[in-house]
Amino acid sequence: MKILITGGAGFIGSNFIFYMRETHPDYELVCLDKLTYAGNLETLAAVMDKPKFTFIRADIAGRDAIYGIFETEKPDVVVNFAAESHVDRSIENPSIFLQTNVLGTQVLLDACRRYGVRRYHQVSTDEVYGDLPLDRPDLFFTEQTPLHTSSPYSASKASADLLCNAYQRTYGVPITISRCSNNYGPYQFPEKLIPLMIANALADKPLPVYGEGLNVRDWLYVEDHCAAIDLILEKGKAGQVYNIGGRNEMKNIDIVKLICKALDKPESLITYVTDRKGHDMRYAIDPAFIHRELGWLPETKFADGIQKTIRWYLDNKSWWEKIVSGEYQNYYERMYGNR
Ligand code: NAD
Ligand code: TDX
Repeated sequence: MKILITGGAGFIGSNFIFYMRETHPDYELVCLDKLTYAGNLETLAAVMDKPKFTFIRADIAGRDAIYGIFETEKPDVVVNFAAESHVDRSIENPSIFLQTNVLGTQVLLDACRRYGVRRYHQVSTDEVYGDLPLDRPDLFFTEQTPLHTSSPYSASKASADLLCNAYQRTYGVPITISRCSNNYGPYQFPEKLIPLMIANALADKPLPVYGEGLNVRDWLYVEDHCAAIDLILEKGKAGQVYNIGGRNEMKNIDIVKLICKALDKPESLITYVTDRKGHDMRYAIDPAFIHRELGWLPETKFADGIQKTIRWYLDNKSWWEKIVSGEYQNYYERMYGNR
């Protein structure tokens, strides 16, 4: 079995590579990544020279290069993690989101159609469903919830999902789609809520909470997401969408306070800043279908996962300090300088 993993130098993709090497040591894994600001080869250092692992630098939207890779590597399965993934960046500049997330997905689907694969799996997000109101805790996203996007990021991810469905129905490409809630864990880029707050708190810098901090996200430990994708590849049905979530809803402000407490930092670091434009209020996945169909359940409780994650950022300062001091700083200035 040979799996082509796109976006494998990013947060979830790299965790997926580590998970699959543990769980299926006989599989051959080919990681394809453009190495944008979010891709970091240092993350893959431990597997780089290992047998049954190959790294190829390429852009999923580059048709000729992608066809060439399919021709030489002949993957059985493709798992597409490659994406521009940060909502705030999509609000600043949507173009690259359409280029990578929509056109890049199309190129991969065309390659699958042309060269044939056993499965193409699209890693999507709960954000394609839009948001839920805070005063209706009885409502959840199911696989039947209509797509209703808010940000250029979520619109690009929803477009990619629709293309996957079209390629299944029109050309018979065997696709599956997973829509997961917010992930956290090791190797998450420190522009996202949890690692950003950990990094800032450790530097005694302000903790920028958008609006009133009352927005709710449904947090899942990254390894549980990886396990769900593995199950979908093994037992999932072509053409099917699977929602993945931990039934673990938290207000942003409570997460930030928890991080302050764990790091023994004062809550006075918390600074309320201008809200994100079009900010989604609440995400909440109903994971009943994947549980019923494939037997998936999350294994890591949030209380344990967040402590493990904070420990990891304390033990791996060199990984994220290099990032925080580099290009990311310019972005940080643009995003938070006058907020
Ligand atoms: P990330 O930003 O950490 O990593 C993305 C990776 O894709 C990087 O390594 C980057 O270099 C690579 N990449 C970007 N553009 C590329 C291109 N044109 N060609 C090849 N590689 C390219 O993102 P992440 O948080 O690991 O998210 C991975 C996937 O999971 C994304 O598709 C995202 O939409 C989805 N997702 C993320 C979350 C979350 O909470 N992080 C939740 C649900 C779904
Ligand atoms: O500085 C911040 N302050 C703040 O209050 C940041 C970076 C975020 N926030 C808020 C915005 C959100 O309500 O925290 C919440 C989480 O923000 P992000 O970490 O940016 O994640 P989110 O926008 O929820 O999107 C994430 O989950 C779904 C991923 O980035 C997406 O790739 C995934 O699809």
